[in-house]
Amino acid sequence: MDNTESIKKDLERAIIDGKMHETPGITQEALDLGLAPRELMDEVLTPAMEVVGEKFEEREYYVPEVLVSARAMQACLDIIRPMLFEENEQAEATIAVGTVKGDIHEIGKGMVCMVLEGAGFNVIDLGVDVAPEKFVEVVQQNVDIIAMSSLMTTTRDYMGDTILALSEANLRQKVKVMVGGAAVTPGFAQEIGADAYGVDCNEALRIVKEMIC
Ligand code: B12
Repeated sequence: MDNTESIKKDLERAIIDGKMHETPGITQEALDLGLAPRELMDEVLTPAMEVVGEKFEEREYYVPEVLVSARAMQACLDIIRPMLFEENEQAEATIAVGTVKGDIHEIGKGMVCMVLEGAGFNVIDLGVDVAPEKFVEVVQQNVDIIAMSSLMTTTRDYMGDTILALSEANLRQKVKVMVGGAAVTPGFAQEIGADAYGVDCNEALRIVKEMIC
């Protein structure tokens, strides 16, 4: 195994094991070895959290273990964030991003924000547990696209509720709606009348670029 493969394995292991004090150092080492931030996000961080999810499903991990892994991943993302900034060659657009009501999963939503911001777009991070009314309120200001994230089948219906609330406020035509997150499928996105579904933060960026052209 060459150095880059071995550091990727070390980082993946550190996240799975929830070693939040070790991940920043390993992340820096990986970057120093020439690994690209997006490569780390796609090939190490996301798969590491998938393993954590499997362990949770198999009851090998409980919420506290998942939480420390999530913190380890956040520590890694904090190192990567400043490195994502590119020269802004995009058209101006403002995207409001939030995890829907009842749902506090923030990592994927945070990655979507990071990648869009890194590409030079104006991003309003609404945080987690965002009610339909909050999305409506923000669309009343100058927002071109809303991006909603949902990780739970019990909360994803709030995406549809938000789209309905936008229609009721006569704002649906004013804004494009993109959805994503582990609980969302392309079929579900279509069913609720979203304009687009993205499987990951790279697709989120591609969709935004398409939407504003
Ligand atoms: C980490 C985690 C937690 C952490 C969250 C910490 C944090 N600060 O975010 C904690 C411990 C708090 C937690 C709590 C709970 N969790 Co949890 N959690 C997870 C876990 C293991 C990983 C999620 C994650 O961060 N993945 C990594 C990121 C990068 O992936 P992602 O969010 O999917 O995002 C990617 C894409 O989906 C996409 N994306 C995301 N959003 C968007 C938006 C747009 C617009 C686009 C285009 C793309 C996009 O881009 C990202 C990659 O580039 C998942 C398992 C899983 N397989 O998803 C369970 C999981 C989501 N949790 C689950 C559950 C049940 C819970 C709890 C109810 C547990 C409990 N008993 O308390 C609570 C719910 C709390 C709440 N009200 O929200 C279930 C949901 C089941 C379901 N089908 O509904 C899962 C699937 C685990 C399981 N298999 O049972 N959890």
